[in-house]
Amino acid sequence: PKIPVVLTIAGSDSGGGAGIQADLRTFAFHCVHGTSAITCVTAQNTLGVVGVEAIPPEVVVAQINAVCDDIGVQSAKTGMLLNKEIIAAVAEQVEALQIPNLVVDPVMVSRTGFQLLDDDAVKNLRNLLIPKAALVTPNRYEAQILSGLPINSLDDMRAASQIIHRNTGVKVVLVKGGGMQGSLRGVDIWFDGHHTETLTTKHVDTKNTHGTGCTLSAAIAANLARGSDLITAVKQAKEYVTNALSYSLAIGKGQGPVGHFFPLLNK
Ligand code: PXL
Repeated sequence: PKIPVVLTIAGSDSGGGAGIQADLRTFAFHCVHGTSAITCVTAQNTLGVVGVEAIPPEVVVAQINAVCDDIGVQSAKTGMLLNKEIIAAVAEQVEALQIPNLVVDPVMVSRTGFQLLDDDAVKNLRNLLIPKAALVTPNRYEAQILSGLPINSLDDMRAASQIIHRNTGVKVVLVKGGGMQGSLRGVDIWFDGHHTETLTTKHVDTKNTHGTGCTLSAAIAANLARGSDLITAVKQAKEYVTNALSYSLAIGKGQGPVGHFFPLLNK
């Protein structure tokens, strides 16, 4: 059968919870063929990242070209890009190869507030890559950095989404409320330049949330490759993440990963 193909451009998580590993499991669940360009290798477990090594930008580019020259992709997502050189190289290939339906998860700050990108890398993300995306999916911390606005409420999230839209020219901004407290948990703000939508799902009470951001952007890219329009792709992906959270895996001593293969689990 003809099967949609998706590309993830992201880092490896040795603990298997986030990054490339989460993306490929998410793609498989959505019955799309997953391909990958690895940007960095993290040594990591449920307690955190203990080491990270960048892949040379030309090797990242070679992976993207090898996939696109032969197989071709219907959509792509980016995750952890690590440094300014890799971001610039990825942006250039997206343009040169006219990669469609690009979802940029602007991984800069972990859910716990840990900074993963330096200022020059953030600048390249904002000026070179996000403008080429159909959708950018910042969490509250990343939305603060991209908009320059402190975010403490839904109204702040709405204002930030508008600033990011105007400053980058990206088609749609989705500000994720995952790291927010109280009633704002799990509430996301969508802004497409005309309409704002407030997207909600039920809150799942678990500490095992590792990989939620990666999983969301991967599921959106998979849905786009299958032909969903953008808002439908986002709503379906949110539902998938909520299900995966309710079957999250209690492994390791820290934050376990979400359960990507929940239909196969007997709870
Ligand atoms: O969730 C952000 C993220 C993305 N990709 C990789 C990661 C992390 C967070 O630790 O390790 C590879």
